[in-house]
Amino acid sequence: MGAQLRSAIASWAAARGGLPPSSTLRWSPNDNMTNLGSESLYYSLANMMKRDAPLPVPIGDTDGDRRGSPSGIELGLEYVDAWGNPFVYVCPRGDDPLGELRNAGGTITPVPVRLEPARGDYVLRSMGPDGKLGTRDDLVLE
Ligand SMILES: [Ca+2]
Ligand SMILES: [Ca+2]
Repeated sequence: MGAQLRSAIASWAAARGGLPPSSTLRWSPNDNMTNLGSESLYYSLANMMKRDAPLPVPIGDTDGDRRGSPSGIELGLEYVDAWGNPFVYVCPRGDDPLGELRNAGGTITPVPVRLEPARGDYVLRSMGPDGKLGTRDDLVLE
């Protein structure tokens, strides 16, 4: 899953001259601030490929905010890992907030500022089997 996401992010970067954004707030300013990175990754790649479910990576909606958009691609869907938890995706975000993550069990964790990468780089990780961010079983995918 990580390799497919990395490859799609590279395609986006080559086509658009920058990384997919860390949040969908530019398209949906009233978002609930939860799962922003993974939702933006899904929405960005789906729009680039002009279809729903653009990659063979599981999709979820742990914060229950999937909704339609003018582009025809749903907002609020997330790429999820093997345990059903949203991936953590962060790129240098300008004024965008980092927000928080809601795992499949309903636990909410703020995305820590220390995860924000240097300009031109991004962070992609799975919270691992325990569904918690920042523990030893996290899988770093970037
Ligand atoms: Ca959300
Ligand atoms: Ca969602």
